[in-house]
Formats: sequence, structure tokens, C-alpha cells
Amino acid sequence: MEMNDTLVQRVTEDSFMNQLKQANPGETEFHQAVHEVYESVLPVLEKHEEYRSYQVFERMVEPERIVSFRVTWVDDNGVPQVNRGYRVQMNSAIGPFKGGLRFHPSVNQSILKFLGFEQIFKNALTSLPLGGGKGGSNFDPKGKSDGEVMRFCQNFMLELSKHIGHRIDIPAGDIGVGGREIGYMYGMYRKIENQFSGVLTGKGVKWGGSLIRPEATGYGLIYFSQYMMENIGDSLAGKNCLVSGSGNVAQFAMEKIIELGGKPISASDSSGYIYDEEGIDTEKLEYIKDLKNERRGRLAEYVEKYPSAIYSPTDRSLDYNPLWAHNADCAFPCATQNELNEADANNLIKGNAKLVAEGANMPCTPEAINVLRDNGVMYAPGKASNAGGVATSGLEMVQNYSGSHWTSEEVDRRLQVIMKNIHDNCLYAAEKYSTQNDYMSGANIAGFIKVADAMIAQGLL
Ligand code: NDP
Ligand code: 2IT
Repeated sequence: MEMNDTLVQRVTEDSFMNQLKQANPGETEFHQAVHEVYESVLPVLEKHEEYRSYQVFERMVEPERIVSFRVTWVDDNGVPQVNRGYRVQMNSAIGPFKGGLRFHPSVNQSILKFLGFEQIFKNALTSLPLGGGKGGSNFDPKGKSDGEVMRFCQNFMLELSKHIGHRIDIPAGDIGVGGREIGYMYGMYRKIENQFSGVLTGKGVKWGGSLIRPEATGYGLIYFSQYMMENIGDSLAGKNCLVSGSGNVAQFAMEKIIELGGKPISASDSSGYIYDEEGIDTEKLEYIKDLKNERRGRLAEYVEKYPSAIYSPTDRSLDYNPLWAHNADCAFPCATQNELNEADANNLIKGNAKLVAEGANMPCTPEAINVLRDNGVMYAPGKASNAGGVATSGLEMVQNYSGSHWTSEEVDRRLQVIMKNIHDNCLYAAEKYSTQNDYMSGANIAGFIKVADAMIAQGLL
């Protein structure tokens, strides 16, 4: 009996995913990230025999190298503390490993492998020569003094420095790692190696950093979303926008939404969320920046200052996130993975949302993505819409290699060009291999083809 094409695909997919799960037991976030890409690239694998015969996808899911190490540091009471550090060097076929470091108590190998895997395709989409990697630690910066954070960062770098280099692997920030942490790690690297190189990105502008790098992920997300709107003859002006998170990505996403005439109406942190129907304007955003970046406080304080807003503490007994239940035109999840599930997607549709673009990495669950796409909501996957951060890291590397320093206007202009190219390349790949206007399959396919071709050209490694 002949099986039809869909069934053949399903059988191939099931056996591939079963093998992956057996080889990587318990790594559910990694399985989730791989499954999404695999499903998208199946039509490409079907068409191109060489990708199958060279086992390209099978090789892509195996990190080139993972290092895991002990980090010992001493807290303010003189008590030794131990954490686990990692660097997952996922793929260097198109350039040196590149990707952020995450410091959060939830960090484990599965999370870093999912992030490293996503980074391969994201970095390929930027059109810059950047391979994929990710790292971090289960260290929790919350509630730690500056001195404790510094001692942790220094001891983390003591080991990490053996595995990175400005032409080998160039880490940057992610959750829990911002300018302060990059500074402490960079200082230690410089001391150990006795050289001033661009080994980390996200550095301060006075010591090798690029202008616009702090803004780049959030700005890039909103540029990308504006291009999506323009594609349907609309714009972000006048649109109500739900935003989650209140860290680096969320802050600069809100800033650019305001600049383009939209209205951010929410923000969140791990303790809860605020909903401000009147809109978070520039003054309120400055308050959030100071609260989160300088005072390192909780968003609950926002409603003390702006009593017309409402604050709702996180309720883990709910199977949905009430932030996404408010009416809005657009939604920008900018906090963390799997923060927007199927029930949330249904709530967004009830609330009339037309666009969901991911600032965080993998914030929408697979079920949520299906609901959004089935209901005609425009959906942008993080590996395309949040690529502005790593792209600008790439621009920081170019400036470091050439010993130059570009103006904000120059970096911002290049960022916009890069986001527009990613947008157009996603649509082009979707049209060629999948469904028209499907940004998710377009992003996965365009990223995959670039890396796959490089891997084939360089032989079996
Ligand atoms: P930050 O540490 O600056 O901010 C993270 C925000 O998300 C904070 O508001 C934090 O709350 C909240 N958050 C983090 N973890 C959780 C959780 N488990 N539950 C609820 N809220 C949580 O990180 P970034 O803004 O840099 O990163 C946000 C997302 O964007 C991540 O998914 C990251 O991977 C992704 N990203 C970041 C890029 C960058 O350049 N920084 C580039 C591309 C993607 P609290 O303040 O309570 O900790
Ligand atoms: O997820 C990401 O793309 C980042 N955290 C930024 C990585 C980088 O190297 O700038």
C-alpha cells in the first residue's frame, strides 16, 4: 500500500523526534524548539536530497561542544556558594559561536540547548557571519549585592575564558545579564588574557561597546512588527499594545512603540503585571527603567506612583496569564519561554489581537502558535523578530575588529535594514516552500538553508 505524502512526513517526523527524545532525555524545551524547526523544514528536506543524505539536520541538533563547570564564589557573609556554569557551542558553520548568557535559577542544559539551537537560525537570518551558542548559570542575581554579583561574574569568567575568544565564541547578555554583569565579566577576561578584545558584546560605550546595542532587541522587534503591518497596508500608529516583561527587551520595545505612535498598555515581571489603560508614556517608561535597572525593585511599585493603573500579582494556580486577556491590537511577549499558552492565544483572539511578535525566545507554546495561525493572527517567531539584538552585537564586533565607533544614527540605520531584510527573506522563503505570509516557517527555512549549505560545503564534521 502506498502512503500519501502527509503520512510519510508524519512517520519520518515521529521517528526523528523519538530518537531525539531518547538521545536527550528530559530536555523538554530543547525537544520543543527542535520540533518546531523540523516541522517547518520538512518540505525542504523532501525537495533536497543532499540535506537528507548529508544528515544535515541530524548533525545540527547535536551541539559541537558543551562545557559545564563549577563556579564557586563567596557571599557577603563570607560563606562559599556553588553554582553551575555552562556554554553550549551549538554550530559554527557560518561564523564564530555567538549568543547570550543567562543568569536565572531555572537555567539548565535543556534551556540552554533550546536557546543555542534557536540562535543558529536567528544568527543566520541576520545575514552576518555568526554561528550559534548560548550559556549561563543557575545563579540568581535577584537580591544579591553588587559585590556578590561581581564575585560571581569574576569566578564564572575564570572558567569561561578558557572556551571563548573574539574569533571563537563571543557571549553577550540575556535574562539576568545586562551592562553591569558584562562589565564585571569583561574586566576579568581582560585581566586573565592580558588583552583588550571584543570577546563580549553589550559592552559599555566608553570601553568598546556599540551605541544602540542596549536598545537593539526591543527596537528591532518593533521595526519588524511595523514591516509586518506595512505588508497589510497598516501601521502600529494608534494601536494598543500588550507587552510582557519589563527588562531590556520590553523597555526598548515600549520606547519604540511610543515613538511610532502606538500605546503600550501593560508590562510584567516575575511577581506580577501592570495594566495601564491610559498607556505607558515616556515619563512612565522612565519610571519603569529606573525601578527595574537602578533600584531593581518590583513592578508593584508602579501603581503606587500611577494609581489609575492596576497591578495583579502572579497567580500560579491559573492555567492562563490574565495579562493576555485584555483587549489589544498587538501583543509582544518579552519575558521568557512558554509564557503565552493556548488559553492565552484564545483570549488574545477574543480581545481582537491582529499581531503577535515575539521579543522573548520561544514565549509562545506550540499550541498557542497553532491557535494564532489558525485564526489569521499575524505571528512572528522570536528568531526573526528579536534578531535585532544579536545583529547589533554583530555590528559591535565589526566596530571592534576595525577599531571604529559608529554614531547612533549609523547603527540604527543598519539595524533597520537588517530587520527589513529578515522580514522580506521570511516572506520569500515562506512563499517558495510553505504557505504565503507564514513568518514562522519562512524564518525556519531561510535560516536552515543558509547553515545547511555551509555545513555541506565544509564536509562531514
Ligand atoms: P531581562 O533580565 O532584562 O528581563 C527579563 C524580564 O522578564 C524581567 O522583567 C523578568 O522579571 C521577566 N522574567 C524573566 N524570567 C521570568 C519568568 N520565569 N517568569 C516571569 N517573568 C520572568 O532580560 P531580557 O529583557 O534581556 O530578556 C527577555 C527575553 O528576551 C528572554 O527570553 C531573552 O532570551 C530574550 N532576548 C533577549 C535579547 C537581548 O538582547 N537581551 C535578545 C533576544 C532575545 P524580573 O524582573 O522579576 O526578573
Ligand atoms: O537571544 C539573543 O539573541 C540574545 N540574548 C542576544 C545574543 C547576542 O549575542 O547579542
